[in-house]
Amino acid sequence: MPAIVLLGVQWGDEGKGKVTDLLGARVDYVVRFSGGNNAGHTVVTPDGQKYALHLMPSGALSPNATIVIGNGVVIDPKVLLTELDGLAARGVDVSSRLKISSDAHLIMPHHRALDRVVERYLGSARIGTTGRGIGPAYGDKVARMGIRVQDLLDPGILRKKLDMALREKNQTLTKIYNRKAIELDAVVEEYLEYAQRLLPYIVETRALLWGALDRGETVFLEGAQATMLDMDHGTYPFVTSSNPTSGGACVGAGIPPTAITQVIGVSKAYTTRVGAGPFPTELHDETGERIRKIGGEYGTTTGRERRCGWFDAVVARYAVRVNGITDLVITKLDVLSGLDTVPICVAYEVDGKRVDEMPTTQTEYHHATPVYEEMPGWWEDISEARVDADLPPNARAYIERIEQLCGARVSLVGVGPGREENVTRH
Ligand code: 2SA
Ligand code: GDP
Ligand code: MG
Repeated sequence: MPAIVLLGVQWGDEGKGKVTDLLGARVDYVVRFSGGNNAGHTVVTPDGQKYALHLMPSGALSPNATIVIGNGVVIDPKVLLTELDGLAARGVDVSSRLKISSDAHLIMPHHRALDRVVERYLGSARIGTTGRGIGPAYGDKVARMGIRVQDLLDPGILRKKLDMALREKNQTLTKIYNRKAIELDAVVEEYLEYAQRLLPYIVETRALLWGALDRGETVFLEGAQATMLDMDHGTYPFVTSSNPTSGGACVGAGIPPTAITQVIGVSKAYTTRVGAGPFPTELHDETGERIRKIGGEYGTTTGRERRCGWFDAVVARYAVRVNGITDLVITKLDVLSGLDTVPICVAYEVDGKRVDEMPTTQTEYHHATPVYEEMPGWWEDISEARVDADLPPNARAYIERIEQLCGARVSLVGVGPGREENVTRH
């Protein structure tokens, strides 16, 4: 009964959508287990069509995969329905394949409003969120004040829970942040309309997935965001408000750890980060600019410029340990062609001392500077490479060094955005 987890190694946007789409053809279920429409997963199909998915699992483009939005996800119903309609308009009908957990929490208008005003309030200490209401929705979940998908099924309960929530949130919005109050009636009406359309998709997703595992079918758990954005294991407070790591996959889908047979970690051949927070290998020069341009490093959801830097093996090794990664996928190696040397960060220097693991405190991490090993570069266009032998020796050596430093095998190397643009290894 194989359950496979796929997750981000770094600070997100490693190409998880592409890899999920690639493997989606071979699996029976593709499940989102954390995050919400802060995610932006890009899929480029063989006919050159580009899709940016936010809430919809990337298995949407594999016609035989059942796609599941698990209990650990926070759902903005308007966004989900827009995505559903957008896919249908492009000939991708997921209506018979989509299942939504009745226990998933809803993003409400007050969550979106609070996300934005709190960011403004934080000023230079802001997180750089996507402004989609993710943090406030998870905050209410943890505070046991959340509104769930199943509440859409009972107008009385929906109204009662929202009334309770708005009494408190409207105080905060009007008194502290000087914003307009949110009207109960209007929101109830709006969400009951969404309920009409979402009704056919709402199920107990755990039982669905257990049944699949019992029948020996393959369940693929698609991570959003990444290890260093994990609320517990990432660069807190510059993180997202969920657990995008492999432990979070079990919680957010209701699947036991013993069902998981493979954990695939996706990493770029360099590093990007969008939003605020420490990033030791960040480049503030024209090389960073060049990577952003060639790699197209702009947010899939917000369009924000992504910060770019070198590959950080301390981060990758940490992610291998935290998640139990069995296979690494290194994407975007093609973007690094044309450089004389390609540095890899193998350790940090913190206050004059070398450290080989993530430092103990946030302050230390803010002070960490990279210790680099210089790898010789390559100039060839590698986008046509499909097996290891097609890669220039220096590109191969770069991947092999990453493998050694991280302690996990690299099974696949991305050499372009298309589904087939990969080097298969091992
Ligand atoms: P939030 O909105 O509360 O989850 O923001 C908290 C931090 O998490 C980061 N975050 C992301 N980082 C990379 N990619 C994400 N998805 C989009 C993409 C981002 C975009 O695919 O490009 O379009 O801007 C994502 N979602 C959340 C966020 O930047 C904050 O640092
Ligand atoms: P995700 O959030 O991890 O799914 O990643 P995003 O979709 O936000 O960002 C990854 C970007 O890189 C997308 O534009 C992909 O089409 C693109 N991409 C993925 N793999 C490769 C690759 O191997 N080479 C190149 N050049 N682009 C890639
Ligand atoms: Mg993304």
